[in-house]
Amino acid sequence: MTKGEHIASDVLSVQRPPHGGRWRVGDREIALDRPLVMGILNVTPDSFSDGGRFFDAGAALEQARRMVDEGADAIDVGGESTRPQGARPVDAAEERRRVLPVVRELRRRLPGTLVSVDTVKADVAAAALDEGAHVVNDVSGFRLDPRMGEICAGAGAGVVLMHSRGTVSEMGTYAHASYGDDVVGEVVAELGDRVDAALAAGVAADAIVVDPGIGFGKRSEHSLRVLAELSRVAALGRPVLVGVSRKRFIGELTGVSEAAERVHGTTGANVVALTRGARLFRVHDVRPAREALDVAWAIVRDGGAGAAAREAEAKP
Ligand code: HH2
Repeated sequence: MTKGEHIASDVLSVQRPPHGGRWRVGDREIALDRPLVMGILNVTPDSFSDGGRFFDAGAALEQARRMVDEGADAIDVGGESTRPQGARPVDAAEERRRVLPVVRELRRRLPGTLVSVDTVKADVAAAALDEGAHVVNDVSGFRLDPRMGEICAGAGAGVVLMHSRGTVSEMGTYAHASYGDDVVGEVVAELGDRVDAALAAGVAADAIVVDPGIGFGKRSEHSLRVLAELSRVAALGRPVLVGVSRKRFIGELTGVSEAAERVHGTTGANVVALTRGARLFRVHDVRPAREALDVAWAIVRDGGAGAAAREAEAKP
């Protein structure tokens, strides 16, 4: 395969994904015919880049509205940090107390917005789904709470299964960041197991989105390999979400130590991920992500149309 053909086939796989460009969330079908931007809302005192800023429910709702105005399709509400330095696990009661009022108010005030809850606990997921959340984003991919699958299946929730290793306190560290020659192969195999576990619990295949877990149990070199070969994650046949926003590998590459200042590096990583098949993007800074991904998508889409036309012409 020549370099030109390789690029064309990458573009074509972006154009014609095996999941048909749709994500089932309850009784809705979310069209992934353009990049979906998920704004991060950390209702925590200790998240790595915005801890404490939106701990108060009023400030959280204001931030959510700002992100929707800037083009967010979904808001991901989290009440427990996985930060690399000293994530403090919280119990389910405290996490519910942080997250539920925000989910409730988001559903009331922003009825057109998809609401996701970022939790590894089935109790918290169940309560958030009762309040009207549409999606459960589990950074353990249903590893840490065996009841997660049945709760999500029962509610017909959309599900994000992220790759990670170890406990909540360990997963943001390098405690389990040891891989053989093929880090991407290991991540894909472990993520595939999580998809199988969700299916076995009764979650519908078309409700599942997969996420390779950038920076989770991965040193910078591992995250870069995973992003470079993201099409192998997409080959699992489910839409791919990436969460690169402000992460440590961007700080290491750019020398920008302040996490909130890593927006340009984040944009670079998101755009490359789009060309490798990612369709959903979890970000702190919505406006730059929305604009960059929309422009990049227009180029990829038109490039894909050209490549498809050439392919059709080349066939006898
Ligand atoms: N990253 C974080 C948290 N949740 N969920 C998914 N699906 N993918 C991710 O990459 C991901 C995630 C960590 O980022 P953040 O929420 O900003 O920090 P903290 O865990 O400190 O709250």
